[in-house]
Amino acid sequence: MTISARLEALLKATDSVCVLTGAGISAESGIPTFRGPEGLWARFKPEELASFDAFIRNPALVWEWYTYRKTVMHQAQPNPGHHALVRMERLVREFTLVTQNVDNLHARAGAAKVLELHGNIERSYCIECREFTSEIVLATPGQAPTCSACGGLLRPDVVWFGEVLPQLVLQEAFRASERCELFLTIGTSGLVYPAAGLPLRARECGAYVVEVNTEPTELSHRCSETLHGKAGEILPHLADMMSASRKEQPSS
Ligand code: BJW
Ligand code: ZN
Repeated sequence: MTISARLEALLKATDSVCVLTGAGISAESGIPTFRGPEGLWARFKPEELASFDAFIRNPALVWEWYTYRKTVMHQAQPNPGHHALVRMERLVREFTLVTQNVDNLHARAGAAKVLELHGNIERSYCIECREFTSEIVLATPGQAPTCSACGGLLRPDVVWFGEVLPQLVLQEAFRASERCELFLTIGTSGLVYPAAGLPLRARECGAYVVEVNTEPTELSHRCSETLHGKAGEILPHLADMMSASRKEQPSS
């Protein structure tokens, strides 16, 4: 991995960083990504599982998929990539972590604040009365879970295709992208909007945009620099460079 002099200088000095993560950062924790030959969608089309229409057509199938993923995510542990971002958060004055992931691994690694664009798989709510459940819902195969208050269908608190993202969270993510000096886009294919618009907006606003990915992506040619390799190997190096010239703040 070669790091440019510009990136090295920024890592040592910048006090404004925004990070966007995607499924690739959790791949080394054993959580499958969405796309690609090994991806979750190699067998199912996204629109067959990740849309409200698909859910209404076959809630038991969608719940079976989410129950499987919840179990995998619950058993997974944060990896060195997640931990390196926590170190960065403690080093940089203005640090914003935005994720498309629903696996909760940034929080479990110790991140103080995470802007979750696509929700969180651990939460569920009723599509009728909108009440959230207090426990993690796991479905029995062939059966979709229902609300104990009104009997309506429960759904995972995630954002499916055609659904709006949580607007305040999205606004905060765009604001951070617009004012940061260094933007890191990590382990995302850059295919899904509006999340993929964040690095593009950051670049428009003058940030140095660095991609960390094992493969070239839709975003590669629009980034200032791409670091090819695994997030769990590259991010610890970047955090080391950052910490060389600064003092880590203890977590509160
Ligand atoms: C590694 C690695 C390692 C592997 N280290 N790297 C503008 C243009 C075109 C279309 C649209 C647009 N604006 C909106 C749309 C429509 C749509 C969209 O984007 N469609 C495109 C697919 C064409 N967007 C939406 O519908 C969004 N809503 C919306 O825009 O609302 C407004 C609106 C509403 C109605 C009408 C009109 C507008 C909602 C998007 C919701 C996405 N939801 C999902 C499911 C979440 C729940 C769940 O998890 O089950 O979010 S889909 C799925 O994709 C998931 C992910 O968060 C998201 C992104 O995937 P990600 O993270 O990039 O994963 P992969 O697998 O694609 O990539 C992994 C990468 O990691 C790869 O590059 C690997 O190489 C790399 N990698 N190992 C580093 N170790
Ligand atoms: Zn209900």
